[in-house]
Amino acid sequence: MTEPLSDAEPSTTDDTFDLCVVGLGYIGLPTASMFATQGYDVLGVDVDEHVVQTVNDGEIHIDEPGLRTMVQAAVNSDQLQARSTPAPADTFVIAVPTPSEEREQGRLESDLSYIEQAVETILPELERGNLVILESTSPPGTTLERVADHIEEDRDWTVGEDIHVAHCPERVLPGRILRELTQNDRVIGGVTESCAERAVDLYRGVVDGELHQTTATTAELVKLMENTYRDVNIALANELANICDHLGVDVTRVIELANCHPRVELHHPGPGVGGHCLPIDPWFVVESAPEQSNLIQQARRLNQAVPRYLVGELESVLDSVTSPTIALFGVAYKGNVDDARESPARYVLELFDERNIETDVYDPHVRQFDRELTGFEEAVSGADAIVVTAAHDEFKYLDPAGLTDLMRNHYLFDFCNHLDLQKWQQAGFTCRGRGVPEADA
Ligand code: SAJ
Repeated sequence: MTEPLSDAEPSTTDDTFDLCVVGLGYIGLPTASMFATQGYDVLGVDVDEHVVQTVNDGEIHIDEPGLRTMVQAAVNSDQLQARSTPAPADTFVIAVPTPSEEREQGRLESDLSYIEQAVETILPELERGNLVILESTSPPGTTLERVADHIEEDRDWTVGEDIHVAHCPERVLPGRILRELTQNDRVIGGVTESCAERAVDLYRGVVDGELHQTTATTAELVKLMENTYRDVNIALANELANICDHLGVDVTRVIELANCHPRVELHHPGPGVGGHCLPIDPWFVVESAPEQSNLIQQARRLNQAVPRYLVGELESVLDSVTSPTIALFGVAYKGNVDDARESPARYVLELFDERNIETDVYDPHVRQFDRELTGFEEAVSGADAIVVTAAHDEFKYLDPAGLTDLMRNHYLFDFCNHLDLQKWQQAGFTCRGRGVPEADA
C-alpha cells in the first residue's frame, strides 16, 4: 500500500495483503479493484480458474462500464492479483453469491452454502486482529450465526476482541457500479460496536458517501428491504398497467401525471422483474418472518405472473395469424446490461415454447445465454411480431420503416414501454405497449 488511507493499520509484512476479497463477480471484482486503485494491496480469490486467469491478465469476465480500465490499472500497478485460494490479510471481504432454491409455488429459500464455504476457506488464514466483512446479501442473522459464531467456535476466539466481523451490504446498481461504489452511502453493521467501528475505518478510506453504523442484523434487513421496497412498488405499477388495460387508459400518462404530486413516485411496469436481486431478496425477508410478510409475498407473486399475463394478451392480438413467428428483442434482465439471470424474457420464452410459438432471439448486449442468439436481420426476417423484453438503447433508435419489407406481418409488443409507438404505428405496425391501449399508441 502506498499510503495509509484509513485509521486501520496497513499491512506490515510482505506476505500479508491489506485486503483479501473472496468472490470476483459483479460486486467482488469492482470492490477489489476499487481498493487496489486506492493503494491497497489486494488479493482477489475465485474458485473459477478462468476468472483468476482473466483478472491476472488485466481483463474482465463481466460487462460493466469502466471496469476493464480499473482492473487493468490495478493489475498493472501490482496492487491487485488473483488466486484460487485466500492468503493472510488484514481484512477479508466475502462477496460470493447467495443462491436460492425453489420451495413451493415460486417461493424461494436462501442457500447459504457459498458463504459457508467462503468462511471455511479463510479460517486457516485468519489471525488475531483481522476484520471479516460479509458483503453478500443474506437473510437476517447470517453474519452472526454463519460467520461470527463459526469463527468463534473454530478458533475459540471472542468476536469484538480477537476478531472483528461486520456486514456491509453492497447496494450498487449494475451499469453504474463504479460510481455508486464510492458515492453511495454505506450501511455498516457490526456484530459488536467495535466490529462496526473497524469496518467504518476501512470504508472511510474509499467511500465518499456517508457511513451509517448499526448492528449486523439491522444492516442485513436494511439491504433486503431496499430491494423489497422496489419490488413491491413495481408490483403496484404492474397491477396499475393491468388496470389500465382493463379501462383502456394509457398507464404511462397516469404515472407521469401522478408523479407530479410531490409525495408520489410510482414505478414503471414492465415484462416482469428480473436480475439476481429483486426477484430473490424479498423471499429472504419472507423466510425470516413468513407470518408477517403477506404484502411482500403477494407483490412477488404478482410480478412473477406478469410474463404469463403478457403472453396471454399477445396471443389474443395474434389470434388471426397462423403459426406466428416472433423476433424477441432483449434477454437481459434490464436495459443496457449483459446479465440474463432471472430475466423476464426467460419466462416469456418458456411460455412461447410451451405454445410451440417459433421465436428468434436477438440481444446486442448478452454474450452468454442458454439458447441460440441470432443476429438482428435473421431475427426479424419473416417474423410476424417484434416483442421487446429489455430496454436496450439500440432498440429505441431502430427505424421501423426499414423493417416492413423484411417482416411477414407487422406487430410490435413493447413490454418495456421503451419505443416510440407512434413512430412504429406510422410505419404500419400494430402496436401494444405495457398497459398502453392500441388507440393511444
Ligand atoms: N424494473 C421495473 N420497473 C421499475 C424499475 C425496475 O420493472 O420501475 C425492473 C427492471 O427492468 C429489472 C428489475 O426491475 O428487471 C430490477 O432492476 P433494478 O434496476 O430495479 O435493480 P437491479 O436488480 O439492477 O439492482 C438492485 C438495486 N436496488 C435498488 O435500487 C433498491 C441496486 O442498488 C442493488 O445493489 C442491487 O439490486 C443488488 O445487488 O441488490
